[in-house]
Amino acid sequence: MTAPLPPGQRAIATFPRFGLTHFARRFPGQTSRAELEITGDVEHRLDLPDALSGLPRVEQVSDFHCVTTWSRRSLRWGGVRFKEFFEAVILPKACPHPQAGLVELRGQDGARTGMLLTDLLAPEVLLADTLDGAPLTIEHGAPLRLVAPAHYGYKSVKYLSRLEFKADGADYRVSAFRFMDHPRARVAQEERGRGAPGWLLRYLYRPMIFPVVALFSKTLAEHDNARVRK
Ligand SMILES: Nc1nc2c(c(=O)[nH]1)N[C@H]1C(S)=C(S)[C@@H](COP(=O)(O)O)O[C@H]1N2
Ligand SMILES: [Mo]
Repeated sequence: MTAPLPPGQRAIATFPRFGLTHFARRFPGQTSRAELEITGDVEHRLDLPDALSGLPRVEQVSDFHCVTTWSRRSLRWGGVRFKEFFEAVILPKACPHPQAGLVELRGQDGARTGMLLTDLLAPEVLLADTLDGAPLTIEHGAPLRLVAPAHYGYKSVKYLSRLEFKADGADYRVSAFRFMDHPRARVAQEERGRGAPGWLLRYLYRPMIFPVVALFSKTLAEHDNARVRK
């Protein structure tokens, strides 16, 4: 038997390209290398040309929950556990300051959000570069994305290019996702956003699903066509 979905979520059969409409026409600058910058409150900034190289790989099947209430069951991601990457690379080489309990995740398209380091260290958080055994496509975050299944989809930043360590202060605000961005966004607690209860936001977000899916698929098709013509 499959476990019930978290509160307010509904399963869908597809896995659409999705996000804030603001990012529908933005695409990664490059998709061939998992380049990652580690910066902020660290002793040493790192510019990693191939972030996952040499690290033990895992595959994981997990459900994906968008804040607008769609859930896609049983996605098979491949990559490296964030915890593994943190202990093998970030901790010894970048040496984050002890008070840096917050990590700002940034994508090549300019999307960004913050996560508590303690949430990132959960065993099911991945730096993923494959989906269903194949390299990530642009649709789902090539070349590298975060996968944090216990948090709403907006924490799972696609085209991941930078991790910036910061002191965990209540004043932290991301510009891009604004009111939508809950500091933790835990799915089980229905932490959909700030300023309004999760159950209320369900009803505000649901009507957005269809138009956003349509927009993101149209802009991807245009992007693919432009690349073919080049
Ligand atoms: N870089 C980037 N990451 C992003 C987004 C985005 O627009 N840009 N959208 C977020 C949202 S709201 C969701 S639900 C998921 C969607 O992932 P998918 O496009 O692979 O389905 O990506 C998240 N990560
Ligand atoms: Mo989302």
